[in-house]
Amino acid sequence: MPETVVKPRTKPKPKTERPKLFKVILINDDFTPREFVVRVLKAEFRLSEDQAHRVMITAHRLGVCVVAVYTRDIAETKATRATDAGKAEGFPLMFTTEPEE
Ligand code: TYC
Repeated sequence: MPETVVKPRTKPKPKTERPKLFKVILINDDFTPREFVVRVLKAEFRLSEDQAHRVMITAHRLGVCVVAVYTRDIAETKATRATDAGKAEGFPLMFTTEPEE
């Protein structure tokens, strides 16, 4: 008997979907020392001195700056830890997260 070959009718669904990404955003304030912001950016986000300084100065001038992009859990954890690092020293340093378009 001849074999019947059944073709799939629809495109197979990709097995791995790309996770949605979230931006971590640094907010400017009037009180946190610049060097402290740079130190937190280096420690929590593994930025170089140069990258950290650019991100800090951009937030200082424009009000906000995107620090980095991660999956939701990692973005939220890092934003919380970085905000807490400021709080621990009595600074109002603030990081938030938002979904990427
Ligand atoms: N504006 C602060 C100052 O003049 C420095 C600063 C920069 C604070 C960026 C927060 O997200 C920030 N000391």
